[in-house]
Amino acid sequence: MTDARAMLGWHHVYSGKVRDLYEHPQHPALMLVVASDRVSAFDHVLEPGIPGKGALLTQLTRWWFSRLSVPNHLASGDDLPAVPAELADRAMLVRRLDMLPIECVVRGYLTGSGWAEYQASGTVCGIPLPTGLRDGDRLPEPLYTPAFKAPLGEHDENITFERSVELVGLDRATQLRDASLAIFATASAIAAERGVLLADTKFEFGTDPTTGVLTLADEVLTSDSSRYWDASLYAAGGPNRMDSFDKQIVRDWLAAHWNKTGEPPALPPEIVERTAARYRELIDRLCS
Ligand code: PZK
Repeated sequence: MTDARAMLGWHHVYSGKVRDLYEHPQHPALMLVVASDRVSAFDHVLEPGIPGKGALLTQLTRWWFSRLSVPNHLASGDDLPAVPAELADRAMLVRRLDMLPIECVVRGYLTGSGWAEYQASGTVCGIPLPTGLRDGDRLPEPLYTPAFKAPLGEHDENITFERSVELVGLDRATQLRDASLAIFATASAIAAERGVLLADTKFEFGTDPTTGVLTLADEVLTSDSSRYWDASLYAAGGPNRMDSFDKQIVRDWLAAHWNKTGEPPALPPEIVERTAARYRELIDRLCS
């Protein structure tokens, strides 16, 4: 539901691949973050969407905010503007923060771009690691690997901690790293109790414009911003040990049915349904 007449004073500001951002002239200190059902892979938004995805990811973010004892951007109080009813299950009314230009990535396991770099140079984001690690291995300790938020449309750039100090100053950079590692440790423990491994995730923070307090923003610990694995499959080892609760089904199908040039083909109904079921299973496992 993106009918402008039903948006009751909300003005569209920006759309990312899968989410949309709105503001309200009568409430300049607030924003509305809306998660769509769009799904992206290999830098393309795919057709069709995954029914229910926006609501499931919003439910996950809200659930994690409620578990984490760190300040977050959810707005509360009276005199809040109405959220369009049709969007309520996939929208978050948030306080407008001064966003910090750092993507705070934490990796507990070696995979994805970290695995690729490790194979090439024995490092992850420049941090040397022991030899002999395999794809999917648990890291000796979780690594904070920040990235610089690239301007619209460009790819985020992995940076060293020292570069993050140049960008936001030593105190903020240290605060970002320590908060990210602490939240990752808390979330990993909660997920593990529920048979789910948190392989890696990405946080975004801002500062409250009136108090300066570091505040967790954006979506948190969703399957779009994180890799979750089934702990029992992981423990069993073998080729499926990293079977993940996200759009891996979509990526695998696309990799087998598209040569990554031109527009990707439409996802078949079976892939859409299996992906939706995987998102629901993560919620069932985590939030019950
Ligand atoms: C903010 N984004 C990314 C999210 C999009 C784009 N609390 C906040 N205050 C100020 N700015 C942001 C937030 C948050 N969250 C987030 N860009 C700006 C983003 C969702 C949809 F299109």
